[in-house]
Amino acid sequence: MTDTGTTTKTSLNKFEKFKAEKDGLAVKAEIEKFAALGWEAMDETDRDHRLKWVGVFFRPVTPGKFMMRLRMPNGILTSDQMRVLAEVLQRYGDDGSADITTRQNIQLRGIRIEDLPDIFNKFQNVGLTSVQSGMDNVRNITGDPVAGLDADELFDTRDLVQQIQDMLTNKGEGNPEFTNLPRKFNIAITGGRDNSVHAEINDLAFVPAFKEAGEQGSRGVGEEYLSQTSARKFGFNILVGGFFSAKRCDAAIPLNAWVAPEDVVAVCRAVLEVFRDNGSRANRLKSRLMWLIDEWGIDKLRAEVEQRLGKSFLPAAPKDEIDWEKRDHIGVYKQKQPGMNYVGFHIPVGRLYADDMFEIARLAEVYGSGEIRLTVEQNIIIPNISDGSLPTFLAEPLLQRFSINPGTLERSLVSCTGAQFCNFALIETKNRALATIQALEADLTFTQPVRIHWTGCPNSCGQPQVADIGLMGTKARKDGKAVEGVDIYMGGKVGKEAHLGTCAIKGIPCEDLQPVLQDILIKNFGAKLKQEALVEV
Ligand code: SRM
Ligand code: SF4
Repeated sequence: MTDTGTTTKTSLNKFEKFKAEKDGLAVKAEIEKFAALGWEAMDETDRDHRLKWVGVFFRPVTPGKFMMRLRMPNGILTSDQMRVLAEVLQRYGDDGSADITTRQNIQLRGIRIEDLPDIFNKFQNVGLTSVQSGMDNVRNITGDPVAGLDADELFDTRDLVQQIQDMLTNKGEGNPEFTNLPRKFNIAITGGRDNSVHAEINDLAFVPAFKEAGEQGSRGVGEEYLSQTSARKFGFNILVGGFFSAKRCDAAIPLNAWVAPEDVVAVCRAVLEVFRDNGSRANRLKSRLMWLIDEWGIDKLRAEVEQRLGKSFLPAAPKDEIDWEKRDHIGVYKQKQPGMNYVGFHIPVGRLYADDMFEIARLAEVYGSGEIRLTVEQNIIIPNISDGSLPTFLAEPLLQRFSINPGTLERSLVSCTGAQFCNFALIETKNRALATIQALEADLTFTQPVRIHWTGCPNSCGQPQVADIGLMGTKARKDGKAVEGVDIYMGGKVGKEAHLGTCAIKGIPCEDLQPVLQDILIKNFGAKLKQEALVEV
């Protein structure tokens, strides 16, 4: 390892030091002890940091009420799993809530440490895991939310995503091989045409690409696969190094490598090993994969990965198959299975309560196959609803609250956790995000969708750089005083030819934001004041 191996212990950052003293995953064996001790008596490093290796987050904003981050491979869960999550929350009354995250995942709130043994038992009974979901681990692996349903998909990502998760978590039990990365790591894999996972903002992403049989060149990953037939073959072009942080944001760049589906898990393993053993462990602000690419160059990264793989890559296919605008999946859509539909409904800023979750589980069972899916836009899809049961499903009261046809701005609103629960936050986000778009929708009419993302601080969990309008919490000044404010990002493009937006306006006090947004919506996105629209009619 570059830093752990060749630099002295004194140059390791404080996180590396506590990881070297005791691996984060070690707390898994101590859950009963922590439950008996209570959070106030626990060792602080175990409580504030190592518990994140089992997905349990101490919240300084609500001490004693922990957050639990699950893993939902490809954003898919069953009605039984959803019901267990709801049961866990139910016991906490008003403190219990859940959020769908920007990585197609679920977080629970209000969790008491004394309940953890029981909660982990419940999780195990229904095949849920929260292992390695925080700190220096690989986050939830994202895949197409309509994988296996979409008639136009090129590859169904579900099984691959599950295999990658199983490899890196030892089937949810925890895998010490990958519990001490230099920093967090994000993986996405897409087999659809619309880049539904935001491939460009992941440390490692696989995007669909066909390879012509004659193209193999030197012996490499996938050559055997290509030689099986003269027809062109499906696989993935590999992107690396995409990430957001307070210090720097970058879109992923091509590794110039193509991989057949059966080699994807091995490639993930190889890239993670290279990152684990060579990523910087000195400066935590410079530890993500892109910093290693800066140091080495892309050719050296590829060569190191090939060495771990034991074979060389075929060069990337000249073009990938991401040629659609991104879909949001809200509404009713035909599946590739005849007579079947999937229905996406909008969960405002991803916030759910136990009663909602019980009801979603019931609807998925009564009308669908019991399956529930999550999107990176923090919404829910229920698949496998037959044509015959669709009308009754659409009349269900829950769909009045979680609409299949929300307002233009509401429809694509995304928000990170913000000050309600996150101590990094510089502003409150979720409630403010909802209030702001409700006011804008009351005054304006729209001719095109506008994607607004809120994020409470420069860590960018709410991905303001992928939005049409991104709002990032900051401290602004008004009348000589520091007040809650936002920097405004513009120009983010998703789907085909995705690129990141950049900061266009700095330091708008939140209390003055409404007219500024109204102006931007009118000038840049063709919105009209309702009164003007009436006059024109
Ligand atoms: Fe994040 C840290 C919430 C997606 C970049 N993120 C945090 C923490 C854990 C900070 C903390 O301890 O309070 C936040 C927990 C707040 C809470 O109580 O909920 C937090 N991040 C979230 C979630 C829940 C936002 C949401 O409302 O959806 C998302 C959980 C995803 C998941 O299921 O795992 C979430 N975070 C992201 C994303 C978006 C993505 O992955 O597409 C990013 C930017 C992409 C990236 O990482 O490259 C992101 N979060 C960060 C960073 C900056 C990372 C860095 O390299 O500096 C931090 C701070 C850190 O890790 O030190 C952070
Ligand atoms: Fe917290 Fe900042 Fe991430 Fe929002 S962007 S969840 S405020 S760390």
